Amino acid sequence: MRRPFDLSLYLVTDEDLAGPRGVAETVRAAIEGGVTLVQHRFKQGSTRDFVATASALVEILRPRGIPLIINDRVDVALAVDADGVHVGQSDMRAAKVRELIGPDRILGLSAAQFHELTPEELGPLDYLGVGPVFATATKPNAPDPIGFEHLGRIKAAAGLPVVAIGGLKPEHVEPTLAAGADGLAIVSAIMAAEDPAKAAREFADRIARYRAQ
Ligand code: TZP
Ligand code: MG
Repeated sequence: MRRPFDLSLYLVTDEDLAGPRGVAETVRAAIEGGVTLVQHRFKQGSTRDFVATASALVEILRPRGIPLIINDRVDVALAVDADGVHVGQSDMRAAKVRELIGPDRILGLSAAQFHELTPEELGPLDYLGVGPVFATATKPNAPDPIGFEHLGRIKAAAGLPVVAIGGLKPEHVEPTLAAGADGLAIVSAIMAAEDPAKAAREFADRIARYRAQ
């Protein structure tokens, strides 16, 4: 059975933005604020370090029932028994990832355009990461920003849970959810925050308030 997941407040790690506090401690703080899922994204350094941080995150997240998704690396996900894998448009194809990770793990794909939503690509997926909604310094090679309207059109066409990403701040919670997204994926606004718990709580509270309307 597929492991359960909630895209509402999806934290993507960044070792540079976490700074001397480190990724694991930043994540530990952020989940106190209400993060519902964590994607571990590792941009530089050795595979051994990637596995070590991923393993530390499993220990923090699993007892709390918060899934850990590994960016791109199926081998790392399997090595630490992570809950899933997230791939981009130039990574291994979703169908191949699904073969490798089996039916129970969560599989996500980044998409920004309609041509990326073919039945073949969508079939093996559990969710889509859609964006960047806004321009962002966090991913310099990201596609052009798509805005809320296009986000809504992608969500309607995809027929899958969608998490929006790219330049999102707490004041974007309402328009993001109003566009149809199931959650917000955040890097800098939480990873680089002086107080990651407080930053996450601001998003989580706004999401809860929007949904209670
Ligand atoms: N994919 C598309 S935009 C992005 C990724 C990983 C980075 C988003 O970072 P931030 O700091 O939340 O704008
Ligand atoms: Mg990738």
